[in-house]
Amino acid sequence: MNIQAQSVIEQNPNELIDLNILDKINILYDKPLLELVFEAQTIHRQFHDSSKIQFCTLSSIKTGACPENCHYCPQSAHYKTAVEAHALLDINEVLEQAKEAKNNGSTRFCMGASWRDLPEGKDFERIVELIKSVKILNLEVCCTLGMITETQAYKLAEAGLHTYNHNIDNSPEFYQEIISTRSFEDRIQTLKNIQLAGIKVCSGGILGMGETSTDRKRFLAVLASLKPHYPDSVPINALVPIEGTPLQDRPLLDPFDLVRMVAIARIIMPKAMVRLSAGRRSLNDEAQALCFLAGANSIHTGEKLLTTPNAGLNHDYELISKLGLKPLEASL
Ligand code: SAM
Ligand code: DTB
Ligand code: SF4
Repeated sequence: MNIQAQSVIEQNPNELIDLNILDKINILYDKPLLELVFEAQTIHRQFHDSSKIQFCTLSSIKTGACPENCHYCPQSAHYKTAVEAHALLDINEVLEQAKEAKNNGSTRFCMGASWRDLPEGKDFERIVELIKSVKILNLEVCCTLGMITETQAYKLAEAGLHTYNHNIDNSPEFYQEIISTRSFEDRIQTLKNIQLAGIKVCSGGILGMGETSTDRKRFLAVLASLKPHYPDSVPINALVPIEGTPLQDRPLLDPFDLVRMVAIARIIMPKAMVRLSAGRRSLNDEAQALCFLAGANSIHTGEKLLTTPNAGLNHDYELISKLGLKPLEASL
């Protein structure tokens, strides 16, 4: 983005928001919850097989010591948390994890790294090798490695990367209260680079960080207004408050607020996979079922998310079979 375009967005975040979409979200947000869930499920059935849930497994291939100061994150070097840092993992170790994920029913394997931006050189070459090797296993390969340039995006696409995850996290206005080491525009620029290279975009955010309902509406409005089209996948995370981070004392998100946001995301981005991401461990089965009814059709499975404990595979199998749902087969 040139400097002129960047300053237009800084002065006027509405540049990122289609006001017709925001109007629609405002109306949806005020609907009675069950009416909203019904509308979301009706749309869900037009675009997706409502009996299927995609399993997606995360791997933290490079952990901790991150220079960014994201107030929610256990991996930031700015805070003292229980996370044990490690450098980029060896290819064989990651491949073992990917094989296990596949055996456990995952169709997508997402590799996450605690980088501000993707480095050049040896680490970049290893990422390219990792993408190629995981792809051979017939898994959808996803990465979340921080900011990437257009040239890097093309190289990752060439290696066979299916999806890149890069969250906008919240509204443009609230974002600045949560992270100061990079700007909202930086995030948008990386999303553009990903799209230009023909990689599918996965972008969502975190709820329960102290944002207002206006922030929540504007967060969804930015996602749904992304050009040339909204993200292929939208992770909705509930904050996992981490000891040592500035958000450690935030109260847990009200599950009904999560259901409302999932339902609106489903209605305004009907084709997207809506992923019930972090925070599922503190939801009971009934709240998760409501999220599925509201149109969530993907979860992270496995014992861990990136660094924090996850719901657990046995429990997930039990839950989806109780609900009469099935894991989505690979679409490759
Ligand atoms: N460093 C890369 C980046 O920030 O894009 C990739 C890894 S980062 C950990 C991936 C995402 O995890 C963040 O964008 C954030 O949405 C989510 N996340 C991190 N800590 C979280 C927490 N405590 N609760 C919920 N979501 C969290
Ligand atoms: C996303 O939006 N949520 C996932 C995935 N994308 C990479 C990560 C959640 C991380 C939660 C905190 C942790 O386990 O470190
Ligand atoms: Fe670093 Fe990503 Fe954590 Fe921010 S969210 S501190 S960029 S690992």
